[in-house]
Amino acid sequence: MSCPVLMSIRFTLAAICATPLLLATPALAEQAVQVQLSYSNGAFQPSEVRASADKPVVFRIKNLDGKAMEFESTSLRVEKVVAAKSEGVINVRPLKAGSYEFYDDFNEKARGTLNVQ
Ligand SMILES: [Cu+2]
Repeated sequence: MSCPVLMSIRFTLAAICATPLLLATPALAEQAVQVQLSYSNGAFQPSEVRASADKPVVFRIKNLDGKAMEFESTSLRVEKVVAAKSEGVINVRPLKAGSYEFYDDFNEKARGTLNVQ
């Protein structure tokens, strides 16, 4: 779902809304599961990651490539552009056990799976 104008409005609002909320809820931030990924040569590394069920998940995606990518997942309900040579941080709600697929919306050959147990 690439709609640049709507997306930039949404991300601006999300950034404005999320900042004070994060600062105000340190307990929630502490119990979040951190998931680190990198993206290079058009692929996720690693392409399979894990998280615990019923805890918020924070994805940290380092885009090492020279062009932007868009981290997207229908089942996780997220979509975020990560600029070239930068890191994107994406907060995800607590998840039930299962596997959740994600991909780069600018290069759908780049796919990965989050396994929640
Ligand atoms: Cu999209």
